[in-house]
Amino acid sequence: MVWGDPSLSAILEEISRFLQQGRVPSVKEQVSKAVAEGISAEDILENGLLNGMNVIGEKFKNNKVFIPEVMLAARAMNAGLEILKPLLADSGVETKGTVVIGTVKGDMHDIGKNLVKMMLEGKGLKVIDLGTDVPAAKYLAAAEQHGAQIIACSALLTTTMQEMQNVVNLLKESPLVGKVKIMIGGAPVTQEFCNKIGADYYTPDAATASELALSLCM
Ligand code: B12
Repeated sequence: MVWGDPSLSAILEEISRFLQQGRVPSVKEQVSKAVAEGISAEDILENGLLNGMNVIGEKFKNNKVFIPEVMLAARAMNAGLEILKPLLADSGVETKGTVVIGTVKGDMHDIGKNLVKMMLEGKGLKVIDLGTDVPAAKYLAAAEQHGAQIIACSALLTTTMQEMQNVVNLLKESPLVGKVKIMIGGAPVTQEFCNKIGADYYTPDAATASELALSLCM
């Protein structure tokens, strides 16, 4: 944490503020500056980028900002993440396993999914990213094609999280059953929901998701 140093904490506040304003070039500039000043990638993520996204999330909930502003903030978030990517993901590590990841059908939210992907790559896992709006069958086909050990599904809407049940059901009927594990996550997802739909694992955030995934591949 850099809160003891006013000049460094000011950079994180700038990142948060520019992200809320959806100012992509300014976010990129400040994230690069933060890296150059020696602030850790985790600190920049938590106290800069995610801090800003949380403020936007609250305002969105309370109808103080609307979809266009949130989309701009999300774009700025992804731009900032791209700069942190090489720092969050150790480079040159040999592949320890393969994970197929995507946001479920009907759901366009990808920031959390992208973060999980980066942390998985940071653990030396190969990640096949199917993007957003992924139908159940596509996860299964990709897992088979790439010999994946894990399918990771993300959902941010209470409506689309039901789609995870379809992924679980389809796996049960496929020859991959027993060979591939299903991990689920996203803000509305809980351990209780995971148990209910018969998915294998749930974790609440990207760091724990990557640790668990690595342990499953070892
Ligand atoms: C950004 C955003 C958008 C952007 C998305 C841009 C993008 N590229 O992702 C846009 C503007 C497009 C959008 C659209 C909509 N959104 Co929206 N959005 C958000 C917002 C503000 C932030 C989400 C986010 O990125 N959080 C930051 C990331 C890092 O957190 P995260 O995704 O939870 O991920 C973490 C964990 O959950 C976990 N995780 C995530 N995935 C996975 C996967 C696995 C396997 C594991 C283990 C862990 C894991 O790790 C991550 C990091 O620690 C949330 C509010 C909120 N507070 O969540 C609303 C929110 C999710 N949206 C909401 C709604 C209603 C919508 C719309 C329906 C609005 C509309 N009327 O059109 C549309 C739906 C579009 C669609 N079909 O998907 C609601 C959902 C309500 C509900 N209960 O279902 C929310 C909660 C806002 C609200 N309070 O009303 N949205």
